Amino acid sequence: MNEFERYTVTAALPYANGPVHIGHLAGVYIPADIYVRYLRLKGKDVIYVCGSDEHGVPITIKARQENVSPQAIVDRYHTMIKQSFEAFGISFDIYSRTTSPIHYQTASEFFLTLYRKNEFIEKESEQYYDEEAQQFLADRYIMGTCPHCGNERAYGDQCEKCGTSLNATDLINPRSVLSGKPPVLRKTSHWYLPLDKHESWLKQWILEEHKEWKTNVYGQCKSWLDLGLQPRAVSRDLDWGIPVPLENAKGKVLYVWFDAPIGYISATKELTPNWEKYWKDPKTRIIHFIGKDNIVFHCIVFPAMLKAHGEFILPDNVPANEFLNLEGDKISTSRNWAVWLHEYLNDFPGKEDVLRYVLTANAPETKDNDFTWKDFQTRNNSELVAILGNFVNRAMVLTHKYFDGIVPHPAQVGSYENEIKEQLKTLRFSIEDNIENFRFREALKEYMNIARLGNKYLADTEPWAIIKTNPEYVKTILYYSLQIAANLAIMGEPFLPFSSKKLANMLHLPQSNWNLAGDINILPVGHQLGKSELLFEKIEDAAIEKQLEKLHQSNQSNIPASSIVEPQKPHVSYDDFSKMDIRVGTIIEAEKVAKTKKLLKLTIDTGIDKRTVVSGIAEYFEPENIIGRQVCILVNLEPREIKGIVSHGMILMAEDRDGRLEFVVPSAPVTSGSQVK
Ligand code: B3M
Ligand code: ZN
Repeated sequence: MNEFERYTVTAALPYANGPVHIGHLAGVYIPADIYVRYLRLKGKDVIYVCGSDEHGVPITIKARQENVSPQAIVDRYHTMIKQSFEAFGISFDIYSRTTSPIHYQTASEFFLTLYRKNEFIEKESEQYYDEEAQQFLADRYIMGTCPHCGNERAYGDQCEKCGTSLNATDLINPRSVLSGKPPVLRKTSHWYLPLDKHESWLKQWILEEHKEWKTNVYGQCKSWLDLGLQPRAVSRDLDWGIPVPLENAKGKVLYVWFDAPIGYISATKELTPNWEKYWKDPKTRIIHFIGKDNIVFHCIVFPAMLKAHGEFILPDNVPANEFLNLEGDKISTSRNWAVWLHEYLNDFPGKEDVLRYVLTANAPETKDNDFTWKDFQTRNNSELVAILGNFVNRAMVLTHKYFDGIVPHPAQVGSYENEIKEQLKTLRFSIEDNIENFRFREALKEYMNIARLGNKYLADTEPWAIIKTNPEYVKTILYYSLQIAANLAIMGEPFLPFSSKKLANMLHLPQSNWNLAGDINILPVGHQLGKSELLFEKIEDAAIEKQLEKLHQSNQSNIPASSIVEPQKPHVSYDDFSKMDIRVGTIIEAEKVAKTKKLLKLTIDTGIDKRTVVSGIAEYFEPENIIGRQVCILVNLEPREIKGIVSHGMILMAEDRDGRLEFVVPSAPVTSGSQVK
């Protein structure tokens, strides 16, 4: 990494349509912060830029829900998000916003440069339009069924269930989010970035020249590139956004994913008049920290924009993370299934580092990961308190007790001490290597191994047991222990900035500097230590239970009353139950029942016979998608005539809180006719 003269580190701009939660912190802002703090300690020229993403449909939808202006929404959440980041020690050099004048100017100029260079194609197409709301339905204004995975709540730009990026016209059964009605198609004209023209250099650049990118990132890029790139519209028919800076472009704004990444550049401009070297000098290393849902925009679309512009360098790495789940379930704003940072700060004041620690130790670096409150407590009590805090405390307290808090002279250095010296160096290099390669979990583990080393040293040598008989060796032990503590203060700064500072103060350690990391002579003999304080404190069960209760409660309170779990029905006897004959069958034919919205006529192979069943699932399943599926069917339900068709049984469905239906099926295929008991 030494070939670079400076670093531009960006973290994804959060949408200012809500507060930030632990998933944001774990996926993007903490890893980027560790990286940046480390580089600063090494004396590198580095800038860490971020800001609020204040355009796009997520913002206007929120504004509609609350009946306030989009500006009011972004003002509120920009402030809130900024404060949360600051409180957690996320050390941005600038936290800007995409409604700032400098960004409007930068993004407009960027568009114009590409326009003048003929890098766009202008194209008329048919897009969905809501006649009732009199509005085009861009991106999230339209919902429907994902053609890839069948999720009925896919958006016009993306299916959040399977992660596929979509065009609104790909959706099955599209409906307007504004009126709930099916939309009509209308002609409209937009500017497109012809990604297909960029495909060959992108292939060479990513697939050949950046084989070192994380496998999740490389893999996603490869599948995009293998599928072949299509032109992508960079404008929208919306009234919230940066106006397309052309004559005859009334009512058109820049697509949020066109302006947002330019926000990194505008923020840098706002930070320093010397901004150009951070974006144009090939000796600069640009790193984008993002979540996995942003990979295509940062690895393919934005680089194509930068290349088309012509003056900019490309990112050198995009270490995207996977997602963090919470207590076994996807984090969800709408269900209020989240740990919000502003709430954590209220509930656990002074414990910012604890969350930083747990989120790093558990970071979703290579796969989705789970945050649980129990694990949070265990990591605090058995790692931060019992390993790190305990070691530092013992080294400090013993030095105060035996030597008035003065670093003693190490007269008796033996093989154990030499080994410690070697191990410290090895750990330093391992931490460096891990951070430089974006393996922050591993880096943190190695950091904790420094404290483990110290604990083991004290446990093996037992200075408290030999203070009377061998005070000279105790001096050595404490000298070495204090040097380990000093190393913990220095190398802990990227991970645990608050505790590390506290520790440095306790040790009266002047400014941290990574050059000292791994050194065994940081604190000189005769150096006076400060007062000893506890670095971490135990978290009791009650605090954890309170969080779990809060999580489950707020989750419930957010669901409309009508969809809370149905209460249990009165008891039935086993006899009653055994009267029902439920079999596993296979759908062999399916068609819509004419003039109805909800009904499908199914032919089921029940193993007993092939029979007709009418089922009210047409709003959820397309006939052609369910042929061949196994289902459970109540075969001895009295035949019933429905819309002129006799139905011989009933398909078992599970209905969730949102009224969504799914088939009840055996966990693996079984032969038709198998009984369900
Ligand atoms: N605001 C999407 C997101 O928050 C988007 C990132 C922009 S980065 C230029 O996931
Ligand atoms: Zn999908």
